[in-house]
Amino acid sequence: MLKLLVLLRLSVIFHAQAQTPKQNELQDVRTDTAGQIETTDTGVEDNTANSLRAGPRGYNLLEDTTVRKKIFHFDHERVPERVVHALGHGAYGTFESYGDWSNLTSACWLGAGAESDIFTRFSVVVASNGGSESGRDTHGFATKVYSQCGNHDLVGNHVPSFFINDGADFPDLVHAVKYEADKGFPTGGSAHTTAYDFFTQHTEGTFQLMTVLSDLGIPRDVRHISGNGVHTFRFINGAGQSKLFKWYWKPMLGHRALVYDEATKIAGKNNNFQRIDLYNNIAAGIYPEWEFLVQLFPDDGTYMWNGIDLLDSTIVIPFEMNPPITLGKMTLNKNPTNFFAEPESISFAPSNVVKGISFVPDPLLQWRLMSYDDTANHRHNSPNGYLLPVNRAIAPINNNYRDGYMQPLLFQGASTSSPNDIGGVIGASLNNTINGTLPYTGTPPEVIDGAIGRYPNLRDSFGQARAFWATLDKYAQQHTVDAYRFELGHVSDTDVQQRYINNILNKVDNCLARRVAVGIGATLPPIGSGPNTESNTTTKVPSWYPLTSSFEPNKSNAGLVIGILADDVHLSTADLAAMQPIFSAQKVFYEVVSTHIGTLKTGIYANQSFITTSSVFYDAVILGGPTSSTPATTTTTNNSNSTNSQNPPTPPSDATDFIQEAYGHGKAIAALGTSVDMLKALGIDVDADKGVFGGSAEAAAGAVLEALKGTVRFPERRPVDDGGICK
Ligand code: HDD
Repeated sequence: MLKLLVLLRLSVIFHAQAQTPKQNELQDVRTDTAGQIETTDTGVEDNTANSLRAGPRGYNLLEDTTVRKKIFHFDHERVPERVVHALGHGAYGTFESYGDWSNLTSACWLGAGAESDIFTRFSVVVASNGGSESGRDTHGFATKVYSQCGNHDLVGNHVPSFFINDGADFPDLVHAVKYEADKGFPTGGSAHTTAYDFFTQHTEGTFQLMTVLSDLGIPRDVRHISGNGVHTFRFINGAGQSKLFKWYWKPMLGHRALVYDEATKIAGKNNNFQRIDLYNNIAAGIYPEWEFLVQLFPDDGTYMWNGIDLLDSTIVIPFEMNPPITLGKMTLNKNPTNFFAEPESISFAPSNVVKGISFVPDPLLQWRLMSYDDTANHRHNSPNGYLLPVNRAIAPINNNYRDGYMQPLLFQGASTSSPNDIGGVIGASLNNTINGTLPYTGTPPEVIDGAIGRYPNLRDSFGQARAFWATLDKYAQQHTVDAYRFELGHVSDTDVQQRYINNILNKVDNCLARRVAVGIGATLPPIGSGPNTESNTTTKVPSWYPLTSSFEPNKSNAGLVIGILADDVHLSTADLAAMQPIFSAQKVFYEVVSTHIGTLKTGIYANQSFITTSSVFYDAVILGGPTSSTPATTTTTNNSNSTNSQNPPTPPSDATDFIQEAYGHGKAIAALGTSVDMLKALGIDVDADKGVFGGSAEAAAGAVLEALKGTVRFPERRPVDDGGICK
């Protein structure tokens, strides 16, 4: 798929990159060895490709330090992968503050006219490096803001809640969802016994698990996901006033989900689909953007809002109850130079905050404040990882952190302590307060008088899961039922299966529990033994959340990819030329797919074949219409047994599979001219309401793009349960 870039017919304007403070700094360490003569690590010119030997067929010599060092270096190339979120990628960009938010916070990156460099890393939680990005999972969304007043890390996920609400449970959660300790499988997914044993014990994660098992758990790519800070944080302004807030990244492109069958096929056929999508879009100058939203709450010492606990990360504050305000916008516009040095080596920590933002006593957050620096020390095998180019703040760093593995700086002077009177770093003033309170620790100063103890976790286990379930329409509910069936169907311990159905799902919704149970051969909880929730929405895809039923249509098709099926006598150059400007206007890519790669008899170049690609890589499919050289009764070319016979004609088998798969995945499909007959032969009738279009090239391309912007999928093509099992 990497050749996508080269082969795309979209005319792209490559934007000149503005040089920003962080990019200027990075420029100093970027190293270009192109065209340079090879040397050893000590700068001595030498050939490292041919080892030193005693004769052309003799033993290698110990004194070949050149090759020895090359191999020794290679032996040490791998660093430990992240214990979670190992599989990830990212890009640089900018954050622009929409206004002067000094009424809320003294954080400089939210000041009037502030623009900051950022790096965002996207990840999946469970899969190890080398796994698939498209499998069902929570996606990480971590942003480092290199602001003038220091680094601020926003370390969130793509769904708004979390599985647990006490950091003490985090190692157990991760052990449970990773592979089973005795077996070493499965890797990269939670569909197994230890995970569901954990989920039955920790009922507080029911809502979070349901969001991941809904279509939200299988986003098309990272450009169409949101970011969620999950916890409550504290804003403090220059006058020492404070407010609590929760933060969100809202994708300007809207949300787009895969369907599960598609997600699993993408995972198998191209496990890097998501990073390639981001890379290609940025390289083509199609920069994804997210707005930065916050919900605000009074800082009145209760950490409650309208009866909802602001310290419990397993629940959310619905946007309908507390509409967020928009503070700024992030744009990703620069791919990394080196994968290891940038997305792999970056380390985030929720504890990295600037003055004007601080923490609350959420027991999940509190442990996160410890854990990330610790794991960074482990991963970099040194406490000096903060000096790596991708991690280093652009704000001045002056302190007495000294020595340690790989400390690269030459500190001058004798002093290494603070305070000192011998010319070392000047201790920052303790009186650096606003209205008598320290901006960092928050205001009003908290008086903590709780009794020391190990307290049970706060729990509201089922209410928000039930409310979320009700926001899903019948198709989204069916997908979620199927996801529970898939997950629980892979749980080998039937007692665990039954416990999850009885003790969790049946407390969310009786019908949900029964539908899942019947699919996996478990005992159905009796009718009426749990609550019954009606779907309260007609949305066709998961709505913008948390928990709002107002469907936010996708605003843009930028970066989506259309597959155009063609052969020697289907798809004329005129039709292709008519569609190109329509695609370009919406920054949509397309690829021409045929039985083989190469120039077709029409002169059109097919850049993909049915072997090199698959329908799952396209957001919509267009079937080329007959050209003037198409024989009247010919079905299509390159398939000798499909000519001169049928009426209506059928496409060759590869194309048939391609179209039927796309149809089954609910994608918009169009056929040009009389190629609609080929669709008909497959039992697919033109029906705009069901996303099947015919007509001229212009009309078909326009209709497909319109469909992609609106409903995105046409799920009604597949039957859903009628809920008969619940009556
Ligand atoms: Fe975490 C990585 C997000 C709870 C401990 N976490 C990590 C990353 C993201 C999150 C996005 C990847 C950062 C990157 O790209 O390098 N984690 C979350 C969110 C949580 C959460 C949104 C709950 C609201 N995490 C959480 C807890 C703990 C950790 C409760 C431990 C007590 N997380 C880690 C970690 C990781 C990590 C072990 C692994 C690699 C790293 O930190 O740098 O420290």
